[in-house]
Amino acid sequence: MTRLSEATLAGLPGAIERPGYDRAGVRVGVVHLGIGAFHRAHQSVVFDDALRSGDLRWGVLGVSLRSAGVRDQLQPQDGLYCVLVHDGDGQTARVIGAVQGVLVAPEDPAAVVQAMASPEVHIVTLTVTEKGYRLDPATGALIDTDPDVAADIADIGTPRTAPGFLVAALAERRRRGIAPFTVVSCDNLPHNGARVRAAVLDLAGRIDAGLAAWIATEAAFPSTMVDRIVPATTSDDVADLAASTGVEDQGMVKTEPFTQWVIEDRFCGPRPDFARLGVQLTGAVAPWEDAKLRLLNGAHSSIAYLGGLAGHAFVHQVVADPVFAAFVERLWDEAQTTLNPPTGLNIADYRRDLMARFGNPALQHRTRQIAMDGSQKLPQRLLATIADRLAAGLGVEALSSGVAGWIRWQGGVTETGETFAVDDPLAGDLAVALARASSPRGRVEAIAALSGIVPAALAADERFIAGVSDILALIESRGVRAALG
Ligand code: NAI
Ligand code: CS2
Repeated sequence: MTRLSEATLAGLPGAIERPGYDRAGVRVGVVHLGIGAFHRAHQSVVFDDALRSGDLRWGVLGVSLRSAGVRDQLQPQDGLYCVLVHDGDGQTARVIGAVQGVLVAPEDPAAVVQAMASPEVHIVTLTVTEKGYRLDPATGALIDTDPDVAADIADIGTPRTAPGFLVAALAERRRRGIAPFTVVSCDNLPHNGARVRAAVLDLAGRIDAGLAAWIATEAAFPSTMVDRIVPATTSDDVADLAASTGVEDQGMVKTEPFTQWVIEDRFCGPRPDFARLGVQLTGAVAPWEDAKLRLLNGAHSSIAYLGGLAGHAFVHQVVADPVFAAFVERLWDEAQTTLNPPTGLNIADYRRDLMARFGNPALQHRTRQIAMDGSQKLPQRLLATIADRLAAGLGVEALSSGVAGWIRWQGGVTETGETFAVDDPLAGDLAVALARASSPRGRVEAIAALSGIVPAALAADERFIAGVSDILALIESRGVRAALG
């Protein structure tokens, strides 16, 4: 079995698309923090398209802020990897050449800062997960009690966090007299550009007020809406690709045909011809963000908890059950009333397409993967929607079911008896809070009392507490499917 690399690229089966440009001429114009599966299936595909168009400024240097896994997957492959698109019964494969290398920040943080300070780097993109910005999910403030944030404040020369690397690199660019880069967050957070800007300015302000002022004036942090369903790659995926191509690709990613990137048109330096590459530049990202986060992601999280509790391992299995599919439609009926759909987005069509995307069995999207980090996800996916519905005097039964499912999920056991560890940065706090509760309402009140997840106004709203409590009681007594039926 040969390993994918520059040397074996030519021998790939003809059906697999290759980069189609001279990689030796590519320059690194983008540094990406958090080189995970989504970046490789989404942003790097766009930068690869830019390189294919002849604009060789847009090579990507990947950075992992935590572990060496992706570096070890891609380095032997000269940065090459396949994007495998599952479309119904068929699939297409494309080798992406945009990634020029991967650095592992903890091994050499200075090398990352130096790379980000290169005058040829004009854009820094990020997918570090919702928790990677070290922001309080409810207030959006920098969590200065976070040990890594405290360490960055004490010694920004050896950064640890995503905001820390951004501040350190911008400081180095300022010292060298180089214009800042544009910071493009590609995480599922509302106003993600404004959030990462606030984190950077807060951190910089604690270190050097002049630097903070320079960043505030000269740098750009456009918000984005990003969408492509990219399940975590499994060893079976790698084996299946190897069996069908004769080539081993440890860095491959699998995804769906659908992809969308909406970026606020706010850059402080050069950028690819995004419009030509199918990326939407706009003055108003929020309507796109709200629709995506509240319809796709709100349903995704509810499916993950409620479907996962019912024993379904995959998203497509959940929506194949008419009871759950009908529940998702009810959730969308509630959520869509809180939206201000942007021109060009037909909500009825969008909902139909979402249900089809969720139903794609080839993706094998694990409910367990979506269930992770619920404390970081629910504020924008369900809680904000509930708050808006209640403010309008409207019901929130379906939305509350998703919250009730998340609370039940903290028990670490499905209705089929499968036990699991709750994957959430606040799992410990949640478990402690729930251990003291002895009733469904007590459990809801305990979670609502935790700062950083449920906004105070919602936590004080009897309609929210009673609504979630009633559904949680039904789930606990009759099971998820009966409670939703
Ligand atoms: P992944 O697990 O493949 O990669 C996650 C990346 O985030 C890794 O590089 C990891 O080291 C880094 N990371 C995790 N916690 C961190 C922290 N505290 N500080 C710094 N870096 C941290 O996950 P994937 O699929 O790439 O998703 C990453 C993010 O992309 C998601 O959290 C979401 O915000 C966004 N996204 C994902 C989509 C998907 O379908 N996978 C689709 C749309 C957005
Ligand atoms: C998912 C998202 O894991 C999750 O939380 O809901 O990663 C989802 O796949 C993407 O937002 C789709 O664009």
